[in-house]
Amino acid sequence: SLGSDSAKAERMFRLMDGFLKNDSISLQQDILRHVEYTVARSRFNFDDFEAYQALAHSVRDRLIERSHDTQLYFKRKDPKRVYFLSFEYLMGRSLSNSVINLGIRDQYADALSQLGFEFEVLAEQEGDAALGNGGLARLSACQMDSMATLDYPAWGYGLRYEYGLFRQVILDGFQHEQPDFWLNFGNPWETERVHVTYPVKFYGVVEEENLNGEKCNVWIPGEVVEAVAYDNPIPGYGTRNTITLRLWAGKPSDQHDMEAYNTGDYINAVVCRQKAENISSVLYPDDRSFQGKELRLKQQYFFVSASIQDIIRRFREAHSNFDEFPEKVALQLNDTHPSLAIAEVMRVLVDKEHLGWNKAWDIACKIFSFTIHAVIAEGLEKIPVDLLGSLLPRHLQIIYEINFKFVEELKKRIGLDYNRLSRMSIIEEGAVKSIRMANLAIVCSHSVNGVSKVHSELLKAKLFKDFYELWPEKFQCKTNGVTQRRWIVVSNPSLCALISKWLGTEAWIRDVDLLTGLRAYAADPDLQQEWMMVKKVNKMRLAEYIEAMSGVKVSLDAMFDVQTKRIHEYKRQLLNILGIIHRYDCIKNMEKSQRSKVVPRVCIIGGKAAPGYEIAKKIIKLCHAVAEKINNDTDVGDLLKLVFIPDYNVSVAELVIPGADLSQHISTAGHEASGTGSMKFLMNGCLLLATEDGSTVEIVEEIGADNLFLFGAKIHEVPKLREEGSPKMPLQCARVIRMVRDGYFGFKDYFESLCDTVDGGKDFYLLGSDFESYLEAQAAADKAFADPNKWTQMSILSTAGSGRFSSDRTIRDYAEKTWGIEPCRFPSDG
Ligand code: OX2
Repeated sequence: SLGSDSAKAERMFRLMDGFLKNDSISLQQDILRHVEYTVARSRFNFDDFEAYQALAHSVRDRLIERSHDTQLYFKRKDPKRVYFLSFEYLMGRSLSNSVINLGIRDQYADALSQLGFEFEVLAEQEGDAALGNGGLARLSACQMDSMATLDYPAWGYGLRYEYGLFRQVILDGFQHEQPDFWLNFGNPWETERVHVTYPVKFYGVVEEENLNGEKCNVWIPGEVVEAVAYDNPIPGYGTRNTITLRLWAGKPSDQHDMEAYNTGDYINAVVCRQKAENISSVLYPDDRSFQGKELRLKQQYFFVSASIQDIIRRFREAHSNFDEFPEKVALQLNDTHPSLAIAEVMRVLVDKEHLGWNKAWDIACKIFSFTIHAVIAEGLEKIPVDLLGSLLPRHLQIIYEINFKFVEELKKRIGLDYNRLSRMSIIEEGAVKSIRMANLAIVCSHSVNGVSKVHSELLKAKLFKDFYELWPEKFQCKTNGVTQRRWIVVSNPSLCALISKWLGTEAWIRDVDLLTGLRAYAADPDLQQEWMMVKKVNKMRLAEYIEAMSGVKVSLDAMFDVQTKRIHEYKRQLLNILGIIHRYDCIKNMEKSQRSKVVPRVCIIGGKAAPGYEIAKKIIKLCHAVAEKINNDTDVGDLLKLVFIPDYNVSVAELVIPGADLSQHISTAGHEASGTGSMKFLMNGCLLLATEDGSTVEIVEEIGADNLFLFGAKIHEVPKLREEGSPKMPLQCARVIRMVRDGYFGFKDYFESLCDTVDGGKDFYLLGSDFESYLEAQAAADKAFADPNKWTQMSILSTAGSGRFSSDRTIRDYAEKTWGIEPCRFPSDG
């Protein structure tokens, strides 16, 4: 106990120095102790991987200490907490990020070198935690870092998939998926909390019972699975605060299918028990389509139920009256995936706590906020009613009840406009009757957020127009951001040092707005020189990686032009490849004497295609086929190279982004909700070639249209262009498509359907109509690159303008405007 005298307790917190010391000798001793007793190798004989494991465990000790202190402090202060519910997190590696945020990177590097190891070499031993697909999942990871750094009393909740996102292997230019069994060699960062477990129920029936003269619903489940907590510490930078990402794993429950044991089929019963573990076994690798699969729905409820039980347990430790719940709890829904939480909270408050429907609903409406990442209606999640009814019968009743009351209320507001009523209903009638999860989330949440200005406007004008007209105050914008700790400090140490040197402070790492201070020196030849050197070093690293991966040697004098992100038709990697073919064709047809004027390029493409997404897989194959041709053409040499980087993930991104000169964010306008890759490139002084879509529009506001290369149709022009169709196909585009169709790159038949998407009469993503302006933007980039000083100035201005795109800004905005929470900082200096 900390005693009742709060001043005394405060003093105790200050005095309570960590047990673990961070001087070089202590660190060495800790590492060796973990070699001997945790990894169980002789401290006189261990390899790099074992050294990494021991190192990770010694860092983990420090994280645990801080996370205990933080939780104890939160408990004592009892602030309002935010619970961030996300189905996906792309954390990547933890080692470098942790020691940097703990402020002991140099001490560790020193300790290791005394032991004969190099920090960077050991850091390379770590695999990625890839519990997510793409932008949405990495955003969650960046936001956790910001919540910790800004001292917010926050928890992250998610699922501990045993198989993260598949590993992409390229064979003969085709993508193959291999399982990512990332836990094979253990995960030193997590702590299994064997005592933090909750039963999660499925199936069964609902019966009405009489409780003290009141009717109440009792759900009698048919299956019970146990959820076990695995805690992952998230250290803040420049603070002692270390928050927790709690991930749930499925374990068989003692209550699981007792019937089977009673019938004497022991072996079968044991085998069935193992099914429980399947719930959290695999991440669905599709980032934008829903399939209405039972396992997926089970995952969603499993995650939601365990999290809500945990949140309520914590609330109850300090409070007995649910009236206080909204003062202490904010629940953030990261997209619709966790929105069953609404029905679950209602079930608990109504069926278990017996609060009565109206009171329960009032509470639910105060605690939930919702962020949507989708742009088009087809991308929204719908759960078949039959499926939900069989898996979660009580929740289906509750959702019906929510909908009934909502529609009744709506009728009073808008009258009997049946079209509108049916559009807004949570239940979709139709061939497959289903639940519109987004509608459920909007109806209950007090705040509905888009992820960029344009996206938020699109939500109001199109996707959720009806809801916007009903509740304009709910609709808000929280433009995404990324963390400069991961994307500059960890991944680009030389740039980090350079920025600190010129700004005369490291304060920008916590206070990112200070980056604008670089603007004053953008034209300074000394800074420009140093800036170029940093870029060169990063390009060298990347070039070595490319050679090791693909055998292709690339020239450091060439412009490194990168497009790395999930493969999607709307992201238009195909436009990029067609542009490359055009460039190749031009070089081939040029007089030899003219070739010296060509600005050399290394085109780099990387990203995964969802396993069932045929067209995306063809784009990957086309990239390889074109690369094969170009890279082996001696006419072209260093003027043009094309490489595909396989298995793009967070750690590969950390290598690629700092080494890029130019990066492409070329989605068809109106299709990218935000885009966050662009922000990482921007921070690293990479120039953007982009369409006016998603957050690019705000990037332009910040750095000016003349500091990047914009092209293409604008959002409002897209519908008209689509109507006009392919007559707009320019000759140059038709020519490169013809080359592909004619088998210039082989695989003629295989590429046919891919070519059809462009010149087959529809060209839905407008590659044809944007082609000319794309080439113009590319030409402008070439021209700028030919003037290194100008280019470098633009590069400095890009970094200088990137502060607005820090997740620190996003999170502060959420905390102040949506969650109503305040920092709760452990009283120490970091
Ligand atoms: C992605 C969006 O496509 C991307 O534009 C955005 O930057 C990111 O989320 C983070 O907000 N699943 N992933 C996304 O949307 C959905 C749906």
